[in-house]
Amino acid sequence: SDEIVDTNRSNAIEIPLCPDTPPNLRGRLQIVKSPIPTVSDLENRFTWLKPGGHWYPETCKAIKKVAIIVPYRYRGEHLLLFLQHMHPLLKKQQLDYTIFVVKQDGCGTFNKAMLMNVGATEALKRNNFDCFIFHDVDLLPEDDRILYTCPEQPRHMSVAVDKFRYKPLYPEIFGGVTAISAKHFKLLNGYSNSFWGWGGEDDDMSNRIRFHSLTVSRYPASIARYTMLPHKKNKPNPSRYKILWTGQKRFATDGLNNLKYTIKEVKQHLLYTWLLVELQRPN
Ligand code: BGN
Repeated sequence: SDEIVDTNRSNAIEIPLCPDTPPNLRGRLQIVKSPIPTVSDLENRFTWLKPGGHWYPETCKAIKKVAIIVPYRYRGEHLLLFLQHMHPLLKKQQLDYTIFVVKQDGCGTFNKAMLMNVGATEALKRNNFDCFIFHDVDLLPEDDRILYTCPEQPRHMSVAVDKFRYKPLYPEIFGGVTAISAKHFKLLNGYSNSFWGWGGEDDDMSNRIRFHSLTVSRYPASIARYTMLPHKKNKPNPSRYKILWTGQKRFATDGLNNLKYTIKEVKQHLLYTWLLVELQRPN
């Protein structure tokens, strides 16, 4: 063909757009839970990565920029297995992507939703991302047809999890892995900052989505299959029901627009962009 493949992106005008459905997808993926790789194993394997856990295809132009946001603390082995699994998949899907690992500093009560808000906010300061994928570090996609992109409507990705016998726990569930366009994430005012400890923040997001007349899209359960890495049960937040039930009155004031935090450290590792964050209780 007379196509010109220009690998210098700044003047790459002649390369074709990447197709909506990437070529060479095969379906089921092998899930590796052991051995746990080391950072240098992965760095030596994924030499094609650019600093910060970033990559983009050079044979076609990916129009959308995807930020994978991973709220994180104390799960070193999960993170290594996650990175080992995700980088080849995201590359195969021909995505322009960056993985952000957002770690909560200190040993206070975990606030996953705030870390996701911080991840999205900080990602947007660094690049004009179009799409956020919020990803539990312990969930590994089992099928390469689960595209890590943002469709028109928010997408719940982790529909069928092995631990729950590959069945959605309830119809409104929006936890685990989700894809929300940057435009919609801002419209929704992000996640609530009010859920300290395990549970409820994802149900509140599900309510936000409905409140804004958006709908949740999903791949069929036969495709959207995930393996959950084993871990101890987290301590549920006893106040989560009450915060969830009264959530609607806070949608406009509790989220991206009252988020308070301090960035303690930013590092561009080869495998991911690292953000160490001290969370502050919003007023
Ligand atoms: C639900 C949790 C979700 C969690 C799923 C799956 C609550 C709020 C009170 C209804 N919701 O029960 O946060 O993602 O289980 O584990 O606890």
